[in-house]
Amino acid sequence: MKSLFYRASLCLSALLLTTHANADSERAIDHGPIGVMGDHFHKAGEWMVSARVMRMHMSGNQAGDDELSDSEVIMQPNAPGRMPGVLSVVPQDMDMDMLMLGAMFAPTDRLTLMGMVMASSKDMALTSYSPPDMTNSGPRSVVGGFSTASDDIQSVSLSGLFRLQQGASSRTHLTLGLEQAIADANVADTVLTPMGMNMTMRLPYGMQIGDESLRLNAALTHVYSSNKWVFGGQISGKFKVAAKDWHFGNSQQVTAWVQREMNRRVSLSGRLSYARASGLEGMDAMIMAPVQTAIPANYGYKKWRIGLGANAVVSLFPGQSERLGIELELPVDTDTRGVQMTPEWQLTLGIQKAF
Ligand SMILES: [Cu+2]
Repeated sequence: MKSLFYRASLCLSALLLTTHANADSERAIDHGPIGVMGDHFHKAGEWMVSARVMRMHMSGNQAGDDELSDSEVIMQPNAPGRMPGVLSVVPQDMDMDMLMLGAMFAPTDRLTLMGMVMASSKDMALTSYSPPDMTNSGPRSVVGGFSTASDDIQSVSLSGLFRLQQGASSRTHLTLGLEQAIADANVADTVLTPMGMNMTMRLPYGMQIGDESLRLNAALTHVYSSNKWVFGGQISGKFKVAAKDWHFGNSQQVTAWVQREMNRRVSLSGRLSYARASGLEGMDAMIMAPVQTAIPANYGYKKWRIGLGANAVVSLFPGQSERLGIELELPVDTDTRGVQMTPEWQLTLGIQKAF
């Protein structure tokens, strides 16, 4: 009897020790900066759910590398064949908010499945200028300011993360997934026309939440760790598989990060990213306001960004610890194709919980 009790208590303490050891083995640095998608995979049988919110703020305008004032924007050409020959409405500020809900599950050590639902809202403040004269050269006055907004469920995606290699100090995985844009690309709002009238019309491409396309998302991620440091890199691309009248085009990104463990529960990160987008393809004849965003040639970019972030492991709810992440990204160089708004900053906050 005594021996049974002894064995049972031994088992129980072993179990407690294991649980304790597991809780302690959660390190903040084991996940990449929160702005990196699909930075890690899981062990067989593990589940993880996550929620991320991201805000991107843009202000002012530029063409290529050059900043443009309002008076320069209204001298820019309208789409070919469209009247008047120059622009009349100038974007001032824009905020894009995104909510990303994700779930990860690893049926085997070699494969982690990842599903995501994304919702977005966009808000833009604009200024309308009086129409140009016959020569497009006379003085033009401010008609007034207005704002437009849209929000919807943007897309759903399903990906597989295939483990290619995992050693004591490094791991590599390939991500392949499909993303279906589900928002209708026909959102309308009220705009103030150069003639001073309020008119409801279809919002420009950049204010639509989705482009109704199906995309292939691919990424290769490599992470190397050495004591209290982690070095990671990811090359990724989004490629159009199918679309309707128009789509935002293909994009690619290379990003590299360094993380430093402060203690098991806190790590800090620095990141450099280069992203490029080919630009909008196709068109919608209902999108025709005299504003830069209504012209397909004003899409596509090359952007360099730096990111500063922190990861933390906290115990807010029962079960395994939660992970919190924050990352602020700032543009260091933006080269736009045509006339576009200038990115100012983007902030990502996230929470992750594994089961
Ligand atoms: Cu995960």
